[in-house]
Amino acid sequence: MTRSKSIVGALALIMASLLAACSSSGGATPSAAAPSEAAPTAAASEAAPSAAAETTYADLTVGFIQTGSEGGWRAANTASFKDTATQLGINLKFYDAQNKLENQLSAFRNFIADDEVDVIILAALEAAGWDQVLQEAADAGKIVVLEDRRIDAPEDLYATYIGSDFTEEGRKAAVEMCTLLDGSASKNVVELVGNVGSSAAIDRGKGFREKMGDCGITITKSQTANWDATEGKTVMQAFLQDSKDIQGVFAQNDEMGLGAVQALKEAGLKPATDVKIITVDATKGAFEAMIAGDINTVVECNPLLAPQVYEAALKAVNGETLPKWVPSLESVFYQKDAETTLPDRTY
Ligand code: GYE
Repeated sequence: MTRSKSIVGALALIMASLLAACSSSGGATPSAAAPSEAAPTAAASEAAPSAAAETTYADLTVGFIQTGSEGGWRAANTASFKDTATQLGINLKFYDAQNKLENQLSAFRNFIADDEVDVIILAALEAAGWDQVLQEAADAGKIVVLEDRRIDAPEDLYATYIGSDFTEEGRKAAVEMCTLLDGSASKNVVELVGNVGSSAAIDRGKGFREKMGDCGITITKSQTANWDATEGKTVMQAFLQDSKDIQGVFAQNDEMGLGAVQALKEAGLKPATDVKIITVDATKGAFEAMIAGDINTVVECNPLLAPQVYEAALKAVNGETLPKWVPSLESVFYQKDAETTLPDRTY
């Protein structure tokens, strides 16, 4: 429980009695003590404490459950939470689940049992499997805020979700691939997918498939490479061994796309020319690859979510009702803008 609540409570009580004293004595601020016009009732003295007990960032203890440390986007997301907690004076208990769902579930239960923790913030590895522990958190009066990835659980089991519209990112990627493949006789695209079961992977794939029909794109191969550059290279090599009749690569994140670039070069193909490449995230590595002419287009996914998430956590602790989803604002970047844009990128 927040450290200074007992102090604040005590202070409020003193204030209440002072107020009562004031009013009864016709003190300076009767209006302030309007309710105390009448003899101070139990309710009045009780009311006073809650108003004064507004929780501040310095009172807040957060239990943060991260997916792991897979790549540039995740590193930026983690830094956003650690740095912003320091700036705001939030007591942050950070847990890196090393990309294991069972680690996330046990950390979640540990934070439920931790009296100091006011809010649990979760970046869920997978969309399914959270109903039970969320119900346990609700029963324990713990507030839960989701960041980065949505989950398939009843909305009343969490305060709010702050993260990207992954389906829209997938749609954007398909629209851009149509532009890149305009005039191409065949439009065979292979997909490098994020970790199986994650909302980012599920929704980006869904969004791409929603729009690919607009220009007759066919996904000929689709396989997870777990957001990883090395796995992205290996999976792309396997795709190329099977068939070189590939006109585009939809990589669900920058790292897997950079792996595909290596595989294409080693297969004697020119990435972004012989085979068009679109990635998602927009980390510095993707901009450098666009400047080098190895990637065509990048769909942005914003990792710098901490200020919004902590603000929502504080509002929830102070009893405010929040919208169930706060989508991030994101852009699309092209080779032609990469050189001028890169200096302004912070991740
Ligand atoms: O695209 C990828 C990371 O959940 C949006 O996870 C995030 C994704 C991001 O590993 O790079």
